[in-house]
Amino acid sequence: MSYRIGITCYPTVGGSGVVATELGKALAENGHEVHFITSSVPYRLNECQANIFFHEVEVNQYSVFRYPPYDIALASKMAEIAKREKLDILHVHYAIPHAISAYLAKEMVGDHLKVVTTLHGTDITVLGYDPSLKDMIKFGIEKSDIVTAVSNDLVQQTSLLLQTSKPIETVYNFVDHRVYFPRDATYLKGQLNIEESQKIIVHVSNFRKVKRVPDVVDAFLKIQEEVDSVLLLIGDGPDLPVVREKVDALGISDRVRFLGNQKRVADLLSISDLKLLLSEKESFGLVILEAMACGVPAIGSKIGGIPEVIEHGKNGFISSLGNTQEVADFAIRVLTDEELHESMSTFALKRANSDFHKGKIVKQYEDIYAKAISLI
Ligand code: GMT
Repeated sequence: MSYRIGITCYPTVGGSGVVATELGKALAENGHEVHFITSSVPYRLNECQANIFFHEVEVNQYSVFRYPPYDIALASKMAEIAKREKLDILHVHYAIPHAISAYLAKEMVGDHLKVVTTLHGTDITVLGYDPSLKDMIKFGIEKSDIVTAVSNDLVQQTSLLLQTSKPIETVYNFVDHRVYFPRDATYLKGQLNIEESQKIIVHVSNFRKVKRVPDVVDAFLKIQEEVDSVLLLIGDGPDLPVVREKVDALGISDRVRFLGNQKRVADLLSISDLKLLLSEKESFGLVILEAMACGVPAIGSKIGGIPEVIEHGKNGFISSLGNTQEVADFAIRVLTDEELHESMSTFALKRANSDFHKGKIVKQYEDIYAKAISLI
């Protein structure tokens, strides 16, 4: 059975947009017709592919508007595309404003159009605390035909915070194993001025406060005192200047490489020995999964969905939030015990290729679409 699916997400760099785009690409490969309805071409939608269409949401800049009405323009575009292309499903990623716009579109088109909303994290764990949005997020969830979230923890947090009894299904993040796999990229060590014998620790994020990148630097300070190592910082965002200052102040600039946003992340992961993600909010941690798929063990904080991705002692370690000494102790252990590192790397790969395999997760979404369509 193939469907006509409209997908809406934030098209810029960010986990929810990445997952939505990769899902759309995979669905198109499976023979479904996929229509991206977004404010610009999604970041990962970089090549022409059969069954994929893009519809840009344009917002009128009329001078009376103090705030351009994006949510309304999106709803209107969703309804237009749904009618013209005879869509079966609108699958929106990130509750606000997408679930509300989809609800409006459904009201305009009719009940045969089904709405699937996927919650990604901060749409609940940050925006769900905002009194001006909380009730609207709850409304969007309750008016969706089916709601999914990217971890069991996010399902629980949503029910607790919004006091909603709407059933929410967990559908984990996935990676494309044709992109994320271990490969020989040792040439990069020369380019990055890293010696063959040095261990490489990597952090990838959007450098927002919730990622606690200064904790990564604090942990690395302790690690490099014991293990000859280098820290790769990949990504860009508001905390980057603070992190640069901290690295300089600690006198470890020669051991830290600031790489900014990168396209060749899988190559950089493949030369890495350990990944750190010490966030204070993280519904899943797609970047951990990307590392796992390249055979890299990870240390993550004991928050959100991270413990559903890192099995403590198997493909990495879980550490209490903010305890950088504990992070450093775990890191030193895995970086100095070759056997342990090898077994964690093997388990990481195995888990990425089973529990979070693209084929498995895409099938879960296809089953959800079938269920949504069968709802009266
Ligand atoms: O992590 C971010 O800041 C980006 C954010 C987003 O909304 O794009 O990522 C969220 O969705 C990802 C995909 O489902 C998850 O893997 C991330 O854990 C989640 N981020 C947070 O919960 C902070």
